[in-house]
Formats: sequence, C-alpha cells, structure tokens
Amino acid sequence: MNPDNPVLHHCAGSRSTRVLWLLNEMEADFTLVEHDFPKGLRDPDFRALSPLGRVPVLVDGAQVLSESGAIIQYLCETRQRWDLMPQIGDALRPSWLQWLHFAETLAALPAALFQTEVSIPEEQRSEPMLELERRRLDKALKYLNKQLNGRSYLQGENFSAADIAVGYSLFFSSRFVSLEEYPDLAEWYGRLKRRPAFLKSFPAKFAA
Ligand SMILES: N[C@@H](CCC(=O)N[C@@H](CS)C(=O)NCC(=O)O)C(=O)O
Repeated sequence: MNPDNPVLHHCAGSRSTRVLWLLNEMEADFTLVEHDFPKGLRDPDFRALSPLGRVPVLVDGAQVLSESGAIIQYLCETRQRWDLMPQIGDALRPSWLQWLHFAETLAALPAALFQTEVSIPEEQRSEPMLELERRRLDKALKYLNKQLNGRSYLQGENFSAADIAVGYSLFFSSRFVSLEEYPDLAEWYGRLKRRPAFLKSFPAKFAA
C-alpha cells in the first residue's frame, strides 16, 4: 500500500462505484478499502471518516471527501483530466456540471424504492408513495432517453465523467424498470457496459 495513493472506501454496487469506475478509467494508482453493506458502514473507524456512515469516501492526503459528484470533479481537476471534464471556459462545461448533478436527482428515485424494499416491512409500505416514486423515475428516464437521441454520449460523441455519474444512476434505476421502454437510453448504457473500466468496477453479475 503506497501511502501517497488516494484511498477509496467502497461497497460493491453502491454509489462509490462511480468513483471506482472513474479511477479505473484514469488508470490511477489507488488503494481500495471494501466494506460490507450496510453493516461495515457502522464501524466507528469508518464513522470517523463519514459521519453519515455512507460511501463513497475518498481520502487523498489531507482531503476527505464523501459526495460522489464532488469526488468526480475533484479527481478530474487535481489529475487535470480535461478529456473527462471540460475546463472552465469550455462551452461544454456548464452542461457537464448539469449532468454531474442530475446524476443524484436521478439516483434519489431508485434509492427511495430501494430503501423501502430493504427497510420497511411489506405491510407498512405506502403503495401511493411507491407509485409516485415510480412515476417520477419514469419521467426522469424519459427525459434522459430524449436527450440521448442521436448522441453516443451525454455531451455528444465523446465519453466523459458525466457519463460515469449518470451511468451509475441508470444501473441503479435498472433494478426497478425495464430499459426496453427507453431505447436510446438502453443503447447508451450498452455502450458504457462495454468499457473495460466499467467491467472492472461493477460486480460481474451486474456487468453482463
Ligand atoms: N449523495 C451521496 C449519496 C451517498 C449514499 O447515499 N451512499 C449510499 C450507498 S449507494 C450509502 O452509503 N448508504 C448507507 C446508508 O444510508 O446508511 C453521493 O452521491 O455520494
């Protein structure tokens, strides 16, 4: 373990996969610390790094960051990966930032469905609430599908870290919807899934 390397705290299949995928795209040197979900996140040593007990956490020297969007931007900036994030002044920068943050607008919807599934006994679940979240998810996916029409990636012909952020949200969403209903979205996701860094970052059962 090289003490100069950034350390990523990760749970398989969780939001920290965004950061793992980015580090793999960058072919960066890093140390991966894996935790069991959710039990491992209650560990006091981990809680000292992440007060909410959530992943990802990236420790890079004195910096400790725990929002996947912030970590993506931080890594692209500090590693000067302008192929993955447009620089200030680039015409694509504002829409790149918009996509980076849209990723969490989208992920919040499957997260609500997932939390209900794992934390609330069936008889206590609110069907109207679940139906509302499903409709909001469908609306967001239809929007994304439309944006991807005629494009290989979110910003045109070139892959960027925005595709990683939103691509993970689509992975999460696909647990609850069939992508057949969103053909342009499905094609884009198929393109992402063929990337070697994707295959390295997701558990094999999800990469198929
Ligand atoms: N907005 C945060 C969300 C982080 C998050 O909620 N991570 C989930 C895993 S996908 C987690 O650690 N949940 C544990 C918990 O809520 O106790 C990000 O994008 O990094």
